[in-house]
Amino acid sequence: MASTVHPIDNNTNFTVYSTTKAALGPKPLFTQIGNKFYFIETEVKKNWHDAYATCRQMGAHLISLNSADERIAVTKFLQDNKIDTFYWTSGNDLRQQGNHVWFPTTDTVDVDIWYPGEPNNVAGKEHCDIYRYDIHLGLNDLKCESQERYICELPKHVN
Ligand SMILES: [Ca+2]
Repeated sequence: MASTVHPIDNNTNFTVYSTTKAALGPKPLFTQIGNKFYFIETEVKKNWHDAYATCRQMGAHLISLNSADERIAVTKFLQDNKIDTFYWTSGNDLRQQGNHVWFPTTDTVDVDIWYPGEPNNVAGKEHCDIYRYDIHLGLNDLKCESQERYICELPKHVN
């Protein structure tokens, strides 16, 4: 269900896009990073399930950091724009404990992108994966009920 993207605001240091011309109010606004479009929620925090649902309402999914190029590009964008450091991704092991996959592809989360010491499934209750970059960068499994910011990605690539 690739969406047509429309540039709606060039009056920033990066081009902002929306999935529809009549977006949900001033949002959602998608930013091109590399060859994909992302919505980065910098204000409202939601639990993983609500973040997932919000992305779906935009015709997007929670971000899957399933290539090194994408991880590098997104991380650089977050750092360059001084955006906060914790974001829900689509990674989870809700279907099978200990088997973290991206959603909806179900591709396995690379073993080399975990934050040091993660995933540690504290108290057996951590099943949703957040991306963080501070001292190190990588994924951490957290309780899905945690209220966090999130990044959505559109399925459409830029040609
Ligand atoms: Ca953890």
